[in-house]
Amino acid sequence: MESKTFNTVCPKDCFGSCALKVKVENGKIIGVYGNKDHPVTKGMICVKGKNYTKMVYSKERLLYPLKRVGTRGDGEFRRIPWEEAIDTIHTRLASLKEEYGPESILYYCGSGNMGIVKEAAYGFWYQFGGFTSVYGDLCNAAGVEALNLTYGSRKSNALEDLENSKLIVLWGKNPANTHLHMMYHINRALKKGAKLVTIDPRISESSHESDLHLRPRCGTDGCLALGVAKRLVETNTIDIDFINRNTHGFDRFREFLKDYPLEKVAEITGVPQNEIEAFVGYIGDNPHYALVCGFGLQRYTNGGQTVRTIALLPALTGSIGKRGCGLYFGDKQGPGLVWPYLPQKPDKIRGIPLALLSTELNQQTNPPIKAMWIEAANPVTSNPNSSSLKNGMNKLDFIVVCDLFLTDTARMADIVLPAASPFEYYDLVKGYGHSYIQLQQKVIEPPGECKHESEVYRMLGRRFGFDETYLPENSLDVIERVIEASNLNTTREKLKEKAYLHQDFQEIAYSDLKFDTPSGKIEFYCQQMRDKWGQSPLPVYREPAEGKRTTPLLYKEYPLHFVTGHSRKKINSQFSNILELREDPLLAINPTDAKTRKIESGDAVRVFNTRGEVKLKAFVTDKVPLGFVHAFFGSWGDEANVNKLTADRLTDIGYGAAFHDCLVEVEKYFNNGKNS
Ligand SMILES: Nc1nc2c(c(=O)[nH]1)N[C@H]1C(S)=C(S)[C@@H](COP(=O)(O)OP(=O)(O)OC[C@H]3O[C@@H](n4cnc5c(=O)[nH]c(N)nc54)[C@H](O)[C@@H]3O)O[C@H]1N2
Ligand SMILES: Nc1nc2c(c(=O)[nH]1)N[C@H]1C(S)=C(S)[C@@H](COP(=O)(O)OP(=O)(O)OC[C@H]3O[C@@H](n4cnc5c(=O)[nH]c(N)nc54)[C@H](O)[C@@H]3O)O[C@H]1N2
Ligand SMILES: [Mo]
Repeated sequence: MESKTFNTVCPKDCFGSCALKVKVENGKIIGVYGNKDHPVTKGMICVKGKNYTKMVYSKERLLYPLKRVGTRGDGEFRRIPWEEAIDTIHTRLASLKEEYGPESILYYCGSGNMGIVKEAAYGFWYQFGGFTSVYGDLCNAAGVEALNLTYGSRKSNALEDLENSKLIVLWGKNPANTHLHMMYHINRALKKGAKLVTIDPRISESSHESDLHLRPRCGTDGCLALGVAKRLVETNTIDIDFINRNTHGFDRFREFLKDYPLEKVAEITGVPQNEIEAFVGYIGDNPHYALVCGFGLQRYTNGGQTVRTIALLPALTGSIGKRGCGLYFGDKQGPGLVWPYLPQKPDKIRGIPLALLSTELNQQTNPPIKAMWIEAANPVTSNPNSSSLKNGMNKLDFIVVCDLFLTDTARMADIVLPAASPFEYYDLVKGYGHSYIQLQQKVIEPPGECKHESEVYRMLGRRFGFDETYLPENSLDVIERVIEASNLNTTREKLKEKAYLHQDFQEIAYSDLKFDTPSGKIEFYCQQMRDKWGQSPLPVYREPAEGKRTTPLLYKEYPLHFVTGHSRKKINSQFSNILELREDPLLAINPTDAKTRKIESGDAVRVFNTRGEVKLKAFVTDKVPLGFVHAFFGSWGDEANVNKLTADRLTDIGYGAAFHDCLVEVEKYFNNGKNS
């Protein structure tokens, strides 16, 4: 029996980027384990990683190209040979390009995996002569832009350094679900006596050990942070020397804080004054503390300013550039990876914001979008305003989806192409939870007729007569070229044994106190906020677009704020179809809200607003506050697709998606379809 163990990496869109060991016998994966040698991930893997083989060998995996035979969305397909699939795509794309121009085709690659080789797509699309592309993201674009403008970059101390912290603040982040390596170090810090302050409307999976838990009204964290800043300044809990040396615009900021007295902040946020004072007290006791800012709180229309305001707090007490300190949002240090197979970029590339995909497809600008090519994405489940998005997709002439499974998005396709899993091709992965670059190895052959996208583009490119130099076959040679082009001081052979860390990596972020902003300092006053985004240079608090203060009439009809977060058992919409990881689509609702609606735990409930309705199962719990309901997003199937309720709206900066600006009503659901 031939048996071999490979080092590889989980390339999912996650903070983890876990180093894996994969045992293969006779061409079949028999075990996926954590790699203990990795300095950050240390052999830990999540419940999905442990069930990877169930995904790779799932009976539901797509193995052949499919062609739609029924009505779009019905899920009726017939198997076709690859040649027919390529011929059909070639004919349709060529004729649409001829009639409407190349921008009539929208190319969208989502975040199914984080590797660099997906860039192979551009070798095709550039030679195609143009396309419509998407910009911004569904994820953390508002926060990323806020940090880039405020600090000039996005860096955090090594995760291990959390253990040097005496105080850890978890602000809108749920690492017990979403970042297990961070949670590991937080737990160890707590055992050593560190204090934990959580700021989250929910009692989350990460907040149980909190010494203090502030539960603001959704989307009001910017205001809360201004209240905290004001009290820190008033009580002189600031490091004026650090501020003078390393920040820009503090005097204007101090003046501006006058607008945020504690009474007003408490009223807006719903956090009692004494709790805000208690938080300020914790910072007073430990002015050098670790502030972890999650992504949850920036999925609002005011999300960018919110992250900017929170990010300014550590600057007030000089809690930057030292051990046990700093701001954790995501770590993006060292060089980016470079894809070296790009032909000349065509002029005809039009961009639309991804967060507004549904609006864009429905509005149909000029030239109209006629076709979509979707790979490594599941927009019907993961993008906002899903019913409207499907409506827009139904207006298209032609949709190609390349995926491992017949997702709700793939069901909308005219041609479905079976993709290779991350164990079936080579890649190079740089994540955002740590700065190591890791090799993803091909450890098995793709099953059935599955192909990595690079192979699909080669076949299609050949059919179009394109230059194959820019359509390389997936191989270790390609990885070697990426290593060279990206100036990494390693080789593919070394990467098989050891992850790569760039020599300039700062274990203590900003220990050089260099900030790549126009002023060279941390910017309390940020002119770029105005110049780039038309926003106030000072972090003014604005109410979210949907809420009791902004839309009181809507609030009267839909009085519950709906937040849809990330589940431990899924990675976005992935793994939802794996039996071992399946979970009921639960709606967490406060006991008082449940009682007034005569809802009990286990009841089927209809959750609805003007955009749509879903059917979930009630979970009555005081883990969620009054006027707030919560469900994890990513379930498959129309009934439980919570993004039917979310709006497609942009965040204030960065072109992010404001999923959480969302009001709903809930009622008990009866089997006969009538409601109470
Ligand atoms: N297991 C697992 N891990 C994942 C993912 C996954 O789907 N599953 N997804 C990966 C990806 S793509 C991402 S982007 C990250 C997301 O990682 P996180 O940012 O940790 O996750 P979220 O669930 O989006 O939000 C975190 C918290 O924000 C809170 N929140 C919501 N609104 C507010 C608010 O107004 N104020 C405050 N203070 N808190 C609020 C939510 O209640 C939630 O507990 O996780 C990554 N890791
Ligand atoms: N309501 C709500 N919605 C959200 C969020 C939220 O907090 N609330 N969070 C948002 C966030 S943070 C994110 S990042 C997005 C993610 O949204 P998407 O980018 O759409 O990611 P996924 O839903 O994981 O879908 C990825 C698809 O790619 C497929 N796939 C995986 N690897 C490959 C590959 O190598 N090739 C191909 N062809 N396919 C592959 C998977 O099977 C899966 O169907 O969702 C967003 N949606
Ligand atoms: Mo994300």
